[in-house]
Amino acid sequence: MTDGARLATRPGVAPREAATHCPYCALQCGMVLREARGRIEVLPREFPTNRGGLCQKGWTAAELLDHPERLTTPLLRDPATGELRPASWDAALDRVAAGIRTVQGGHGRDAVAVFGGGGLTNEKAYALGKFARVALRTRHIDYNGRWCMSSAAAAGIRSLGVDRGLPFPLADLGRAETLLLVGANPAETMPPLMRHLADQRERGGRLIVIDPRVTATARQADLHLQPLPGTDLAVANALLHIALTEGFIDRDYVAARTDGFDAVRRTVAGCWPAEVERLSGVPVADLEATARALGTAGSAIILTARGAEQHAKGVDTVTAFINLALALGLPGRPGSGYGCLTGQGNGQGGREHGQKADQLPGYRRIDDPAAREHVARVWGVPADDLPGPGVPAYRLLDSLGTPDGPRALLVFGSNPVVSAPRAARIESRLRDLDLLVVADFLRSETAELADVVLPVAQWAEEDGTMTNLEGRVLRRRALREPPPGVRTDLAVLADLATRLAAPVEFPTDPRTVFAELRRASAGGPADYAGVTWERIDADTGVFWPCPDPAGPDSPRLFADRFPTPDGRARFHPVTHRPAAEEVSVDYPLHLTTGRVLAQYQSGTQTRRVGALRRAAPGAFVELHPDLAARLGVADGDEVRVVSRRGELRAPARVTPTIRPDTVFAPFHWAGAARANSVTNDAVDPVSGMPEFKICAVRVERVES
Ligand SMILES: Nc1nc2c(c(=O)[nH]1)N[C@H]1C(S)=C(S)[C@@H](COP(=O)(O)OP(=O)(O)OC[C@H]3O[C@@H](n4cnc5c(=O)[nH]c(N)nc54)[C@H](O)[C@@H]3O)O[C@H]1N2
Ligand SMILES: Nc1nc2c(c(=O)[nH]1)N[C@H]1C(S)=C(S)[C@@H](COP(=O)(O)OP(=O)(O)OC[C@H]3O[C@@H](n4cnc5c(=O)[nH]c(N)nc54)[C@H](O)[C@@H]3O)O[C@H]1N2
Ligand code: SF4
Ligand SMILES: [Mo]
Repeated sequence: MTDGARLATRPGVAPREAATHCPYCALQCGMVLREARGRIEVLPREFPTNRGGLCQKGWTAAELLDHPERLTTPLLRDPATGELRPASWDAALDRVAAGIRTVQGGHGRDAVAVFGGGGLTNEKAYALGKFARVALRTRHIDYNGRWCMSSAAAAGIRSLGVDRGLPFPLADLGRAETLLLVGANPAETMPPLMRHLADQRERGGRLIVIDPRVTATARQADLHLQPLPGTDLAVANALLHIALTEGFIDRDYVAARTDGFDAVRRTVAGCWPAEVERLSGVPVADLEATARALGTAGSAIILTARGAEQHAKGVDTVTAFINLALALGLPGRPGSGYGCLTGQGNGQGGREHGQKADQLPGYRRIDDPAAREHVARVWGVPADDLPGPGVPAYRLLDSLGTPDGPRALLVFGSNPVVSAPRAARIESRLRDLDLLVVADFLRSETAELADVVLPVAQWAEEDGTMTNLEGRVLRRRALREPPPGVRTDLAVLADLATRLAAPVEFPTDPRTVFAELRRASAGGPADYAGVTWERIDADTGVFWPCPDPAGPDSPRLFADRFPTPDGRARFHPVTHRPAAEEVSVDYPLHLTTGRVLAQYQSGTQTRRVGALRRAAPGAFVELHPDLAARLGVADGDEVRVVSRRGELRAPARVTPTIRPDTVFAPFHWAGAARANSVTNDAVDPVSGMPEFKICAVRVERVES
């Protein structure tokens, strides 16, 4: 028996312990929570992803459970004063149900929308998708994973037939002779992952990082390519160009396992490294060294993350790296492959079970008649009653309150006032709604705008499953009951479904929900039919697809075939194009955005933890010393970063680690320091991913 089962909750016994996982990112580090004399201690737990390590966010995660700002009663906006005021659950839920009925009665079912999150457990993500389609019967549901994984997901499906972040266990990184990280900064975003990179180095492996900044990750690399943001696609094509001219193509693999190479070969033949050097700033010698390190290695892994993906050409950029990986024969070869580093705790599972506008559980398509039949049968409703596909997150949020858009929105697990691109515009859309409902355990900036706030349980107060960045399904185990006055997301959905006279029941017990999810996913691309809580407990999780409880799971994909109709992977020719917004005389600099170690996402949670606030107290703008000198800005001076959409204000951090033509700001803060006041809302035409990683700005010193 493993730790997991042995330490499962023992209510009533002191001290209480639960073997669980961190509430934050997709690494889902193993941890033990121990409660004694009213204090909760976090202890790291050996697990294959974190191998006993935790980052500062994990260490301090339990602090929010008893936080003074925790919500323990529903809040209703008082029409007289405009303030949010404590209310009973009955009053709050009645208000939500009445609001939904009024809006749908006046404007149709699609006038109510749902916005979910990649932090929700599989059970909650599944219940939320079902709630939208069955209780609200709206086509409008999407989620914050659209901001996160959608470009890699779309490219993976198009080229490899499936979207599973890593198609191999994380530990494979340690065995790759060459590892290429493109737009990923795991030293800050998944610190314990660096243990696998240390392994790789000890075995003599080479690490190459592509990032416009000299990040903590780049500092550990053998080679760092520092391109202009938004030029990764060109860089990938140049790498393939060099691989072709230097004879690194795995011709047998390409012939046996793929289609479409010729068109890609013709396209990259014109991607001259010298031209790509002019475009990206990456020296030809570095492009050659990278191509050689990949092409001559016995095993090689290419990983992308948000730096490469959060662009209006994110899907094509990921496709260019998949083309490269396929041409070198990597996917399916031991210790080799292409993967994407999923971000949110359940970023992977969150997109498999029906929160995405076009998807039903099991990663089925909502426009596929057979999928509709199957899922409708499990749900106990006629397939014809299921709505069709909705629209991607940005389009959805940007349509709120407009004549053609939804007039009511229910938010579960996201804070778009801080995290959406061009956030001031989205904020005003939210203000235009007839009804905004936010389920959260803290008063996020989005909750502050709500008509109704519903206080929900936190991670340590409910059971469930999460699917981590490897496609490994894990158990989140409750340490204790939610505090009085707080309900779980599942209970809230069930209460609302009852009030809305939904045609079927919404179970509130996560284990029951998971059993239903298994049936709904059976036969789909993300098949969980063979995953049981017992099986997860008995080992270190279960990798999907796993169709049979008695059969094997799937830690590694693509060994013999790709999950495409004919079993072959597909090359797609892709060409570089400029960013959606180019620099100009008025906006001469590039802004890129990202993360710092001690803050998480929109900061609702981590800005409230003392140690994290001390470690990362506020936003900043990274400027190269040459640029700072030109602008007359000294380190610590307050600067304004202005784009065509708005501005952010924060102190300058003058550092040689960034390109002189680019500035960087983290997006974790609200108010004047909100990076998304500035970002561009251009989206990728295939995935709907916004261009968070590049827009044109000017920087000015704020005179004090
Ligand atoms: N501390 C912390 N950890 C987190 C999170 C968090 O908020 N805080 N969030 C989690 C989530 S949801 C996610 S999605 C992951 C994200 O994990 P990462 O993708 O590692 O994080 P980012 O900082 O968004 O972007 C990574 C790097 O991309 C670089 N970059 C910017 N523009 C470009 C470009 O055009 N090309 C290239 N090649 N690189 C570029 C940035 O300089 C940055 O260093 O982190 C997860 N872990
Ligand atoms: N400029 C810029 N913007 C970005 C990015 C970037 O790199 N640059 N990255 C984007 C990416 S990758 C992501 S993932 C998004 C994330 O941005 P958001 O979607 O805003 O994510 P979070 O801040 O994690 O918001 C989660 C909210 O839900 C609450 N919550 C947590 N767990 C639960 C739960 O189980 N139930 C309920 N009901 N609530 C819960 C939290 O308290 C918090 O308020 O930001 C995107 N925005
Ligand atoms: S790396 Fe991610 S999962 Fe691990 S402790 Fe930090 S935030 Fe939590
Ligand atoms: Mo993310």
